[in-house]
Amino acid sequence: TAFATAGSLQAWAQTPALTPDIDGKYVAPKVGYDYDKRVVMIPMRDGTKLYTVIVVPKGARNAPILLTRTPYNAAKRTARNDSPSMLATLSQGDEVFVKDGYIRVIQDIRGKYGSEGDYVMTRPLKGPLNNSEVDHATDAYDTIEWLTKNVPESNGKVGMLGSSYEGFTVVMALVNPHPALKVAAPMSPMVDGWMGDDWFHFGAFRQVNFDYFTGQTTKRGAGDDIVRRSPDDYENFRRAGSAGDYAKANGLDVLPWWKKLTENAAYTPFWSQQALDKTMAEQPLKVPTMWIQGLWDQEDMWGAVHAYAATEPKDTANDKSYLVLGPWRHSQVNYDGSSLGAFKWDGDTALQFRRDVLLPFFNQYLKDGAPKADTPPVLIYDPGQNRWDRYKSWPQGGDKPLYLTEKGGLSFSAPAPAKGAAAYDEYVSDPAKPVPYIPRPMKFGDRDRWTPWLLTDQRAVADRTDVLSYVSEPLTAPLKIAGVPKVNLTASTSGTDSDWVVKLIDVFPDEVPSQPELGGYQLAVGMDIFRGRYRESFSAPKALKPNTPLKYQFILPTANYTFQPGHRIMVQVQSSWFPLYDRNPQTFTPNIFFAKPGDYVKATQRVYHAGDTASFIELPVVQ
Ligand code: PG9
Repeated sequence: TAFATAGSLQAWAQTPALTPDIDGKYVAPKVGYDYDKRVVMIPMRDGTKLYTVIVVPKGARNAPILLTRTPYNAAKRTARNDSPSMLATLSQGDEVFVKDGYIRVIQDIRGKYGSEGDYVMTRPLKGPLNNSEVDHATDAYDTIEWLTKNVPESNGKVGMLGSSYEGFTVVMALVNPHPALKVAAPMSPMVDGWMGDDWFHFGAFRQVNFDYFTGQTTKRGAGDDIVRRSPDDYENFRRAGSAGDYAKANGLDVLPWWKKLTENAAYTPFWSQQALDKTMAEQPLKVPTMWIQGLWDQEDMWGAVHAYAATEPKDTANDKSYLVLGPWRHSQVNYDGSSLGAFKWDGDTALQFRRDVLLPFFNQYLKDGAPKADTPPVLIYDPGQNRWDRYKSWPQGGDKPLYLTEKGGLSFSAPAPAKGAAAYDEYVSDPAKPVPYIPRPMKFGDRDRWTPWLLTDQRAVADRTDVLSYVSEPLTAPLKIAGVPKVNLTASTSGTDSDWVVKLIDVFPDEVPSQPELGGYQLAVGMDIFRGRYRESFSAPKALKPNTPLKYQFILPTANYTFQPGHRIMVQVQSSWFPLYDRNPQTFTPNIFFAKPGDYVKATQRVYHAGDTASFIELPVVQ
C-alpha cells in the first residue's frame, strides 16, 4: 500500500540515500543511429596531431569523403543537433551530400579548438614567409593521405569544400594536391586580404574585423567580442579616433596579428606573397575546381572571382576551373537562398545550386560510375531578371563608358568641355561626421543587419551634402551588364590623402506593384572604396597633390545584372564609409593606423565631369 512500514522500505532500498549522484558511469545509449562518429587525432609530418571528426553513414561501402578544414570548431560543426540522424547532426549545406551517402570529415586546423600546434591567422605557404616544413597545403595532403588509408568504408576519393576561412583552406589544398583529392569547391575563399577580402579593400581597413581578431586569437577556443560602451558602433569608433587608438584602448595592441597588420598597412610582400590568386596563376589547376561566391558577399568579394580569372587562362581543355555567383551574402550558398534583404529570388537559389549543380559535379569525380555532370563553365544569377544565366565564358560584356555629367546626370555620350560652368561638383568631407555605411544606430555584431548590408537602400545617404548622386533618365530598354565595372574617377581634394567610395546603383521605379516597398529603392549593384594614397602604387603610398584633378582607377565587384526599363542607373561618390572602414584623416600620414587627432581635417572634394577630365564608369554592357 501507499503506507508501507519502515521495515519493508529497508528491504528494497539498495542504494543508500547519500550515494554520490554524479558517478561518471552514465553512457547514453546509441540506439537507431544512422551514422557512426569517430574522433581521431591525425598526425602531420611534423608530429602535430589534428583533431578530426569522421562521420560515416551506417552500412557505407565505397563511399566518397567530403573534407572541410576549419578554424571554427570541428566538434561543434558536426553536432548541429544531438541526434541519431546524420542529417540533423550535420549542417544545412551538407544535406545533399548526406542524402547521397557521403562520408563527412571536418578537421580543426592547427592551433584551434581540439588540434595541437600553433595558430597563425593566415598561415602562409612554405616559402619566404614560412620557413617551417608545414603549411595548410601539407596539412591537407597529410590528412588526405591518412583518410585514404584509415577509413575502410571509403572509396579512397576525397572532395573538399568550405566557405570563407574554410574556403581559404580548400584553396591551400590545391597547391601540390594529394592525388586522392579529386574535386574542390572553395566558397567565398579569402584569397587576398588586402585588395578586397576580409581585412582591407584597396588599402582601406575594415574595422568590423576587430571582434574577429579577439574571437580567433585570444584563445584556442572562442574568444570574446570587445566590450562596447555605446549601443551605437558609429559612436564607439568615432570616439576612439584612429583604428590604432581603438585597438589600444581595447587592449588589442598586444596581439601578434594586430602587429602584423599595422606593420603592413600598405601592400607589402606580406600580402602580395600570400595572395592566393597569384599563387594559383602560376601553374595549371590539377583538380577540377568550382569557385563560388555571393554577388553581395560582404566579407570575401574578391577571392573566388579573382582565383577563377587567375586559373581560367591555363584551363585550356575547359574542364578544371568553373565559376558560380549566386544572389547571396557571404556563405549563403550553404543556407536558404530564397531572399536577401528586401529582395526575393526565384525560389531557394542556394538549394537549387547545391542539389542541381554542386552535387552532380562532385559525384562525377568522386563516385565510381557516376555520370558526367552538365556543369556550365560559368553560372551566375542575374538578380535584375531573377534567373540563372549559364555562360561558356566570362566576362560577357565589353567596356562601355557611362559618364558623370553636369547637374547630376549620367550619359553614354562623352560630355563636352565645360564652357563657363564649373567642370566639377564639390562637397566637404568632414572626418568628424563621416558617412555611415548603414543607418544609425548600428552594431557590428547584429548579424541581421551585417549580412545583407550591401543591399541597403542607398536613399539613406543619397541627399547628404557630402554625397554626390548622379542619375540617368529612366531606361526605355533593358540594359544588361556582365563583367567587371571599372571606375575612372577624376577628382581633387584640398587635403593630401583621401578615400573615394563609388557605388553603381539600380534605382527602382516609383511603383513596383509586386512589392510596393521597393518603389524608388536604390539598390547597389556594386560598390567599393579606394584609399587615395595608393593611386600610383599599392606598395608605396604617396601624398596627393592638393586641389589638383587626379585620376583614380579601380574596379567594382563583378556583376551580372539587368537594369530593367523604367529603372534608372545611379552613381554615388563619397569619401567615408564609417565605421566599417577606418577614416582617412585627409592629411597624408606615414601610417593611417596611427593617425593623430590633429591629422583629421575637413577637405573640399571635387568630382570632375566635363571634357578631358570627365569621370566615368566602364560598364561591361552586353549588346
Ligand atoms: N570572413 C571570415 C574570414 C575568412 C578568412 C580569414 C578571416 C576571416 C570567415 O567567414 O571565415
